[in-house]
Amino acid sequence: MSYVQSVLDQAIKRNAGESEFHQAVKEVLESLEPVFDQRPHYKDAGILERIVEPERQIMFRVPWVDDSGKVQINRGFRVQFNSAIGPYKGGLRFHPSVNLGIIKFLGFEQIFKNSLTGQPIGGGKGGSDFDPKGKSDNEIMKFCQSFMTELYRHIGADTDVPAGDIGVGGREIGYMYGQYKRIRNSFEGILTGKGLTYGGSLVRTEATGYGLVYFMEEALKSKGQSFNGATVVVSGSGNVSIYATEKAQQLGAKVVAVSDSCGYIYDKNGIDLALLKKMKEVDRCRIHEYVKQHPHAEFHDSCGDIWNVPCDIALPCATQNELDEQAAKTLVANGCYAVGEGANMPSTPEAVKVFLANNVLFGPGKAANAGGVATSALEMAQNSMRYSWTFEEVDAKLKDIMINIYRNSSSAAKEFGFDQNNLVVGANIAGFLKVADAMMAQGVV
Ligand code: NDP
Ligand code: 2IT
Repeated sequence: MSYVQSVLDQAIKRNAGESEFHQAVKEVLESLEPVFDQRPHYKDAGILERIVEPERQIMFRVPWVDDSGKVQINRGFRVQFNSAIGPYKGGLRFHPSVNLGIIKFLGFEQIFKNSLTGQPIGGGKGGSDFDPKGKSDNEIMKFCQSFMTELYRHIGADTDVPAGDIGVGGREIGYMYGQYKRIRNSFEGILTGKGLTYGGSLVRTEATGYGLVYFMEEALKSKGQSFNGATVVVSGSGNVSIYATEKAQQLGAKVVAVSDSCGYIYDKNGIDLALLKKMKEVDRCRIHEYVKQHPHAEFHDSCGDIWNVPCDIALPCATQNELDEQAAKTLVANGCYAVGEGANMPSTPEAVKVFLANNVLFGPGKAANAGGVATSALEMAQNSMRYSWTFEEVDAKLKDIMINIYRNSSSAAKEFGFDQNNLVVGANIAGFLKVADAMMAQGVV
């Protein structure tokens, strides 16, 4: 059995039942086989055994009182995975499906993603099984305050800097920031995705979606293709989907379908983005409301069937394992030639195999969606300088970062003997090398 396989087996045994974490670790470790052949000193230093074990895992009770006066208890998490190249950095997810295994998969992915950005940020992730759906604004605030009343002692501008993820956007970041400031009596850059009036960065809201499209546009260029004139399907209708849709439209694509967990909308004329933003950012309503304004559009009540809509480019931007082998085969059969992951691990391993086997240009999440965290790091830089860049300045930096991630991933694949279009192994290897070298330099810690 290979060294890599034995570390993988051990990690699976040691973290029983955490299927998403196993999936994420397996995908990265399998890509690294040729690295260990060429660089055996990493093995001697136990880099792989250390990298799969979080530096620290924090779980805590989050008590709060709902609008009817009833006491509610949720579970909070923060996994501080790896700080070899910078303070822990990664989002907070509020969703009823959240458990330790999901936070660990996300935190593990974040190590390599953050490394790929070229910025000094380590990997971490957190969240809660709190379900924001149907909660009043007051309940959201109460929950966020209680969550931060424990989290504050574990984070810091040079220690760990959380941000948003599913269920956590500008509103939640604001409530958590206010509570941190109140407890610590200190105005510091301890969260990113902050509002523009209190230390946020321009472009952070748009960054993940824009970055995804910048990454894919650069990748498409290598094949003589582009978003211009392409038909695009984007799953989800949250932060990442909305701004991926916006940038794809700006580049001349027609986005014909978006979704939420209740179903998907097909609009043959192209999605009305202003309406989508109002529905999801202001009214916080369900996607089926779209057809009230646009009766020609169709609502289908199964979100997974969005991949049946024929398209040139698919951008899964909702959640993990939302695109399986069958969906991948359908996309390929319908002529889809590029898939860019805005979400974290949205394609199952079987789906990824289908894409690679059929020459579909595939941008894996840890590379393609790194624009969000990259812009978070730009927010940290601006906070440290007590200065802010213009929209155009941040956007230009984001675009450069995404182009570099594409190029570095593609050349790492080539350097280690894979096809230069295999961005899965390329991103894993390129992300890993910097972290491994930093760990080597810092001794056994
Ligand atoms: P949002 O909460 O803004 O939106 C999430 C969207 O995905 C919603 O439309 C939601 O539908 C849908 N969704 C969530 N869970 C499920 C599910 N189990 N089944 C079907 N649909 C689901 O989150 P984001 O847009 O921020 O995040 C989307 C993805 O992008 C996640 O994988 C996240 O980890 C990843 N990501 C986010 C970054 C960021 O900066 N925000 C950065 C990099 C990656 P509904 O409203 O019905 O739940
Ligand atoms: O998955 C991710 O990269 C994020 N949710 C963004 C993390 C961040 O710190 O901006």
